[in-house]
Amino acid sequence: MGELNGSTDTSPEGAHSLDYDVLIIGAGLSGIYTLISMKQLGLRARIIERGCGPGGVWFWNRYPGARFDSESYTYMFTFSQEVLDEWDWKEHFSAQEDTLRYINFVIDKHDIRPDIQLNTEVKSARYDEATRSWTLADQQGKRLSARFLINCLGPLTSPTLPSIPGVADFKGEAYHTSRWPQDHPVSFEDKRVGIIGTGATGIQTIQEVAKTAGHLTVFQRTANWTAPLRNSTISRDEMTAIRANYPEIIHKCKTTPMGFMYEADPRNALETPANEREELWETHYNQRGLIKWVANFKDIFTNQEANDLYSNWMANKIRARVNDPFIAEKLIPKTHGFGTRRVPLETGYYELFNRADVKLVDVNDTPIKRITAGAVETTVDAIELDILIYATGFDALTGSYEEIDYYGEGGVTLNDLWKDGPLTYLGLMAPGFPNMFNILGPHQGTGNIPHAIEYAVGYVTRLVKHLTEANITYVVPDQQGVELWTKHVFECTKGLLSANVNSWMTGYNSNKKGKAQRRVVRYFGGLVKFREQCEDVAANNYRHLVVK
Ligand code: NA7
Repeated sequence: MGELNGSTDTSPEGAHSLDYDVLIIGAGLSGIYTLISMKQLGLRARIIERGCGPGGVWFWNRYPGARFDSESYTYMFTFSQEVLDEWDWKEHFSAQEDTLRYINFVIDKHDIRPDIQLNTEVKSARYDEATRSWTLADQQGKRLSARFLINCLGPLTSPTLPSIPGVADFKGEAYHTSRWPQDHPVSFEDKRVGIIGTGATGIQTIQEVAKTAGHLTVFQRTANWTAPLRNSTISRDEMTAIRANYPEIIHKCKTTPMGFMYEADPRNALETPANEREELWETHYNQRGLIKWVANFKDIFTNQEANDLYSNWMANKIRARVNDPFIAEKLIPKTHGFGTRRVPLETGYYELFNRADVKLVDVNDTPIKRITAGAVETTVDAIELDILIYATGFDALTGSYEEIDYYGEGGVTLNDLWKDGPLTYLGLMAPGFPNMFNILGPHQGTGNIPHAIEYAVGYVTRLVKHLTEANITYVVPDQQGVELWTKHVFECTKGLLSANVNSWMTGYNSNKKGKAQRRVVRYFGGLVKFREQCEDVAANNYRHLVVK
C-alpha cells in the first residue's frame, strides 16, 4: 500500500497528493460496480479486499449446495450490454461456482482486476479534516488515502458462531458455512455430520450433505417456511429465448417494488374466494423460485388472518411430505407466518426427514448444553460427530461496520454514532462522516440485491461526478436530513408482520451481545419507494447535504 501523504491542501488540485480519488472497501458485487463506475468518471479508484479473491458473498459462501434462490437472469447486473450479450446462465438458479465465474467474467470484461488489492484487511478508516480525505490502515499498519471512501462491505459479511459453551473444544472438522475451506475438499462419506441452523444457508447445506453423509443430525431452533425451488439447467435454446426477453425482464425488475420479476397480487386473500385463492397458491407452488413469496396476495404481508390462511395451506403441504406427524409438526414453523422471514427454497428437503440416517433435533425441546471434543451434548444425550457445521448466520448489516474502526469529524467513531442503531441519510451516508458512502448499508433500499446495488452505486456516482465537477471537496448530511430519514425508515416498518419477527432482517442476533432484540436496521420500504426518495433529494439540489 502507499504511504499517507500529509498534504493540507483541500483544493481539488490537492487531490493529486492523495493516493487515490476513491477508495472502496470490499470486492463483492457492490465494490466491483463502484470501481467500474468511478473509473468511468475518470477517477483514480482502488478496491481493498481482505479475501484472496473477489466476489464477496459469492467468494466466501462456498458451502455445499450454495446457490441463488432467485432466477439467475433476474439476479444479475444489467449495466453492461457486453456482459448481457456474452454471459450464458447454466441453471435457472445459479450455483455458487458459476456465480463466482460470472463475477470474474464481469471483472475481466471491464479490465479492473489490477485495481483490486486482495489479502488486505482494512482495520481503520480515519477522516482527516485538514485534507478532507480518508486514510485507511491495513492489518500491517500500511496506509492509503483518498478523497472519497465507499464502503461496499455487504449486509451479510460478518459470520456468527453460536454462543454455545465449548464451540472451541470440538476436535473433529468444524466449519462455519461462510468460511468454508478453499484449500481442500470436505468429504462427508461415511461421516457423522451435524448442522446447527436451518436458515436459507442451513437448508441448502443440509440437502447437499445428506447426499453423501453416513449420518446427518440437524439441530433446529426455529423451523423456517421453505418451499420448492424447482431448479433445472438452461438449454442453449432456452438461454437464447431468455436473452431475447432481457429487456422485458430488466424492465420488470427495475419497476417492481422489490426488484423481482414478480410483484404482489393486488387482491387480498381475505376477499378472494377460497377456491380461487388456493388455485393461485397451487399454481405458485408448482412454479420455480420465490414467486410463492413475492407474488402472493398483498394482505398476507400485513394481515395476520390472511397470513394464517396461507401458512395453514403451506403447513398441509409439509404434512403431506413428511411421514411422521410428530416430525412434520416440528418442521412447521409455529413462531412466525409464511414470508415474514426470508423464505429459503428447497429440493426434497422435507422428504429427507423420512430417512433413517437423517435425524431432527429440536433444540427447544432438548437444548444444546455444550459442545465437547467429539459431540454435541443436549439435555438428553451426547450426539457424537465427525464434522460439525455452523449454519448460524451473520451479524447482519451493521456487523461488518463494527469490524473496522471508523473515525469521523472530531474523532467520533461510527460505533459510537450507531450504538443505539444506525443513523444515516438515505442509507448512503452517515452524519459526521464526510465524503463517505455506504452501498447496501443499513437503512438503504434493498430487495433484488444486484438491482439495489446498481441503483445505489449509480446514485453515488452521479453525486461524486456532480461534486468533482463543481470542485467540491466536502459533503456530509445535516442533522435534520438524518432525523427525517431515520423517521421514514421506521415508518416503513409499520404494519408489516415481518417487523414483529426475530430475524437478521429485524437486526436480531441471539449470539451477539446486545443484539438479542429487534432493531430497525433494514429499509422495508422496497426499491421503488427508496428510488423515489433518493431522486427527490437529487432533484432538490441534494437537499440536506452540506457541501464546501
Ligand atoms: P440465518 O437466516 O440468520 O439463519 C441462521 C440459523 O442458525 C437459524 O436457523 C438460527 O436459528 C440458527 N442459529 C443461530 N444461532 C443459533 C444457536 N445459538 N443455536 C441454535 N441455532 C442457532 O442465516 P443464513 O446464513 O441461513 O441466511 C442468511 C441470509 O443469507 C438468508 O436470509 C439469505 O438472504 C442469504 P433462529 O432462527 O435464530 O432460531
